[in-house]
Amino acid sequence: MKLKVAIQKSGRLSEKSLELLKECGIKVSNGNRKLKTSAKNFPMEILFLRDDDIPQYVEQGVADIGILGENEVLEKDKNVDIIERLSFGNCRLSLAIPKDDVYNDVSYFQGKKVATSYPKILRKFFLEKNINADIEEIGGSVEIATSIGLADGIFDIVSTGSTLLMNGLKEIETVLTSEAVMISNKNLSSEKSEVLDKLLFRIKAFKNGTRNKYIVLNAPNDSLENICTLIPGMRTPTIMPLSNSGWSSVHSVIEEDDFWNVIDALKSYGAEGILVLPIEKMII
Ligand code: PRT
Ligand code: ZN
Repeated sequence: MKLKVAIQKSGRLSEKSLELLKECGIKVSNGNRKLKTSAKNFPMEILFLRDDDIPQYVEQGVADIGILGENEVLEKDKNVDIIERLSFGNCRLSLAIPKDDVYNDVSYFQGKKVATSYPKILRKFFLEKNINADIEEIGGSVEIATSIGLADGIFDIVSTGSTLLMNGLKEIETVLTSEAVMISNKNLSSEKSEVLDKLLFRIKAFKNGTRNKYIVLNAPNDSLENICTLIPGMRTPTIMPLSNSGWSSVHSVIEEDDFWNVIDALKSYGAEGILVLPIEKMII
């Protein structure tokens, strides 16, 4: 028995998806040339597919789990579960209009035509906002739809915003923020669920590792209490006496997001010789 994992064959998420499996210690041999391959050291088969097809294949059980953009999962709206957010492939789905148009609020779109490859998500948004707009579904090159007179506005994926800028458009509403997610078939056998749990355990350890840093510093003993409150770590920090009396070495873990604020505070309590090291895996 093998857990069948569908990932994007070639595209923005392919490499990162393979990298994630690698970080979980899973060896995939052939890159993404073939349609499917087996992992060498884990009960897993990898299917390389177009991201558009992954939700359907997972719903039908052709694949047990899949990795793809949340935007695609929501658009396809299949009967699958989102079981993990993967912190890569971040983007947003936004409405954009010609840059010189005046925009006050979403009522701008009343009676207008919007081109998109994500009609389902857009229809839902307009319905919630009570907007009656004409949605023109197109497969690609959405960003040129206004300049060729196909539509008044577009609804598309935005990352840096430079594509919009190059096409004389401005982003005026973010409808959805998205990242790569893992989806699962709803009726996995207990055997497959067990393998999936193992995989999720490893993914979590990797994600925690990238989110956190190992920190080592020297601190005067009279500020240890304050410092331990700042960097409580996984349970409590490790404190070891330095050979010169009155000072200790403190070892702990710190979240990347708080990083600079905490460092500033640590310095104000007299911390010195602060070392910050990457963590490869972190099992809590
Ligand atoms: O062949 P297949 O169907 O598998 O691939 P695809 O062409 O449908 O998808 P692909 O590889 O382009 O993207 C896969 C997923 O990556 C998307 O579904 C998103 O979840 C995610 N993602 C993240 C992006 C972007 N960032 C992104 N910037 N997908 C597309 N873009 C495009 C966007 O369409 C626009 O043309 O990049 C342009 C905008 O980028 P900026 O940086 O100029 O704003
Ligand atoms: Zn696609």
